[in-house]
Amino acid sequence: MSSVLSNPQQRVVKAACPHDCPDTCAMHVTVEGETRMPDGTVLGTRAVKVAGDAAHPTTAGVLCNKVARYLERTYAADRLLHPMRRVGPKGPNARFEAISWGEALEAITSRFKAIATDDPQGILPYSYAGTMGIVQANSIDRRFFHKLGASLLDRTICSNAGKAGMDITLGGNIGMEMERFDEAKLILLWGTNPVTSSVHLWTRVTEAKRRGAKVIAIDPYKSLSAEKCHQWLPINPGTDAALALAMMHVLVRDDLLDHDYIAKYTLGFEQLKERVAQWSPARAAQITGLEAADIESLARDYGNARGESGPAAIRINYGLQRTAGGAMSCRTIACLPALTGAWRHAAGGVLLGTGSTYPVNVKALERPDLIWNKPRTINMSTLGDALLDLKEPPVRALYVYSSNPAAVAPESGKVLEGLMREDLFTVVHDCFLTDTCDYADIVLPATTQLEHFDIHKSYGHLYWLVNHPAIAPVGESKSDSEVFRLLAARMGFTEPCLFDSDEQIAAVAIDTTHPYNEGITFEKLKEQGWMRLNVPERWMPFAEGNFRTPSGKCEFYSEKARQLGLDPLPDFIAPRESPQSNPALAEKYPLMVISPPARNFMNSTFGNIKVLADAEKEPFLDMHEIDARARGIADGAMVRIFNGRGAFQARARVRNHARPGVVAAISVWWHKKAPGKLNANAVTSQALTDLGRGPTFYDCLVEVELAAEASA
Ligand SMILES: Nc1nc2c(c(=O)[nH]1)N[C@H]1C(S)=C(S)[C@@H](COP(=O)(O)OP(=O)(O)OC[C@H]3O[C@@H](n4cnc5c(=O)[nH]c(N)nc54)[C@H](O)[C@@H]3O)O[C@H]1N2
Ligand SMILES: Nc1nc2c(c(=O)[nH]1)N[C@H]1C(S)=C(S)[C@@H](COP(=O)(O)OP(=O)(O)OC[C@H]3O[C@@H](n4cnc5c(=O)[nH]c(N)nc54)[C@H](O)[C@@H]3O)O[C@H]1N2
Ligand code: SF4
Ligand SMILES: [Mo]
Repeated sequence: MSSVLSNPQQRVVKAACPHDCPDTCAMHVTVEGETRMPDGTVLGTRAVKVAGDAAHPTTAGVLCNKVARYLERTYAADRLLHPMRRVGPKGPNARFEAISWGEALEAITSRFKAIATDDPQGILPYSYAGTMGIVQANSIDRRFFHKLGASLLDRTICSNAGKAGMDITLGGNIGMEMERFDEAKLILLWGTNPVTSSVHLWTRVTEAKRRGAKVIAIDPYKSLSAEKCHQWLPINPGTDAALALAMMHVLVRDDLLDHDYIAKYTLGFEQLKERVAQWSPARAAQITGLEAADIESLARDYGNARGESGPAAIRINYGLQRTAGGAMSCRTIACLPALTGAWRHAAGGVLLGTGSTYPVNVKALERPDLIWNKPRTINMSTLGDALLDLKEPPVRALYVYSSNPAAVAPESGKVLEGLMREDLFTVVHDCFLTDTCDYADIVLPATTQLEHFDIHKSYGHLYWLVNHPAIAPVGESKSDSEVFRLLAARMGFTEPCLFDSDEQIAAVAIDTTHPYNEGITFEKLKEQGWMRLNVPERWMPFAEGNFRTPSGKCEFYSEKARQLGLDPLPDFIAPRESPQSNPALAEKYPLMVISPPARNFMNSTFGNIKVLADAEKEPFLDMHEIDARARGIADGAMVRIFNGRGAFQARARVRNHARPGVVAAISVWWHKKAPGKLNANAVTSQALTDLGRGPTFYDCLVEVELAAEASA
């Protein structure tokens, strides 16, 4: 779908940013020339510009600094152009030779067939959100592996714990929308750094600030956002539920409540009252490391943000759910707006994600009915253990796409040891020779977003988007959907749905029976580029209750949680690894390390794009001067960060941006681009969250010492 520009050589193609980011921007790709594809369609010969769509309300014409460089990614000199086979040993020094697609597909399917004769569960797909596209990442891939009988993958690595927490209190991951934050009078950025990870939300926060709103960051680290807030509350990692409980204590004690809202739309207020009575600010202060007075004043700010002085908007994000009690933290914070009635306003409430708002036809996309063998499920967040320990049957083949587990999965020591297994057959489909590719038997070149078709939903706003291909695939690269069609044919599969075209797949995604999709058709979406869900302009999902919980109310008390063997009421679950909760471990490893995302990377994506890696400079470890001085570490020194699981190196930045006792390793660097060739996941653990089976990246004790200057 394209329109003609004043320069007749150029056309603009409507596209969408594919990355794992709540903003899901609408893009315009300008192309030159005409390349006729085998099926007769005409694509651009070269993309010359990417820009944000000015008409799309959240994108507002702006792409972030990373995706503004998308052409550098698409045309990077190190782009994978051909299928390759490894020659020589697996590991960081792996070497490859180019092979044809025919040879690559034959190598893969002959191995899959051999494993399948024994037990196809020996095959494990591994994917996450390299692209968030529904067609490329969440449809035909599932159909193929279901038909094959492969092990199922539990895709938990990012957001499962938080979603599970929201599900208990609200009945789904539904909340206020980012477009309304500019009208809030109080904004809590709670475990989130939107300057880095949601720049279009930050625009709204800045506008709210300009209009007089107070903005408070609750974060162990003075992030790029925290340093621009009115107040920074440097909380101990993993203690957010204790803070929320103490806030509720004050709200109840000082009667800063919306009694009408509570009576009509909530469940279990009396029990909650008893619970929070036990959570004085003084008690929470000991756990959170904050001053009791600061907790009091935060609670009063929140409770008073009503009427003329309101509403209050809380942005929580995934930073605060990567600890042992991550789901409980989200669940507990999600109780706050129901106490004050903030949900009555479009600019009030809480936002973790908007994903569950979209009616998507998941069954039609993924076709779980093709599963024939009751396969086991393997958690992607414990890949190391899965590769090393599983016996019945062991993982014999791993097919990685849209993910870079060698770099991003916790406890890399075990992940890499597992990937080194000589008897493991690994395929990686990616645009670049990532850390994971170093362990692959076969590497397949993937298209970028400019080279394939897709449709997208968002987890920050409420629009469907289309992504039309702008240019022909670079080199011999192929999209995920194309590769799965080819693999299905070579496996001898005949189910028609394994051969659906991209547009056929996309056409079933939008569940048109649901009122939120009323008026939205695939044809219109293709034409227009993006379409808002059929929800009111001023979206207030819970203004009149309508929670998706079993009771239809905001559940302070949750019978569902009780049935899961959990506390039916909000509570605090201590981190597994902190000086307070595990003093014995803290004697050896006294510092808590968090590894939040770098502004110029998208997880490990863009880690190889020079201009962006140069902007990040090198892996840094932010330390407080108290912790640095105690270890003889000066600003700029190379340090070694270690625990019983492993070690990595980084350049110390002693500037008091991390609270004392916490160090922050800005991530995710490629192992092979880090000094010592290991990134922060060398020390993280495979322990899981209270609910949602999520990873606990930020629940991690380490010690830090001076390192010999590493050779990079
Ligand atoms: N530029 C860029 N953008 C990204 C990404 C990226 O890698 N780079 N990643 C994308 C992805 S996959 C995701 S999931 C999102 C993540 O988005 P966010 O979850 O918003 O991640 P961050 O922006 O790092 O913000 C998390 C903040 O939580 C803080 N934090 C860590 N532990 C705790 C804690 O226990 N309690 C509290 N209160 N705060 C804590 C960290 O210091 C950090 O400042 O961002 C997406 N956007
Ligand atoms: N220590 C630490 N570790 C973390 C985090 C952290 O904060 N700290 N964050 C975690 C989080 S929130 C997440 S979401 C995960 C992210 O983990 P992943 O989803 O694995 O994300 P990326 O590292 O960006 O890797 C995505 C890969 O997909 C490739 N890709 C892009 N488009 C396509 C495509 O169309 N097809 C195919 N086949 N490949 C494509 C990219 O080139 C890239 O190599 O990392 C987690 N790991
Ligand atoms: S802000 Fe997010 S959605 Fe927008 S271009 Fe950047 S990565 Fe993509
Ligand atoms: Mo994520």
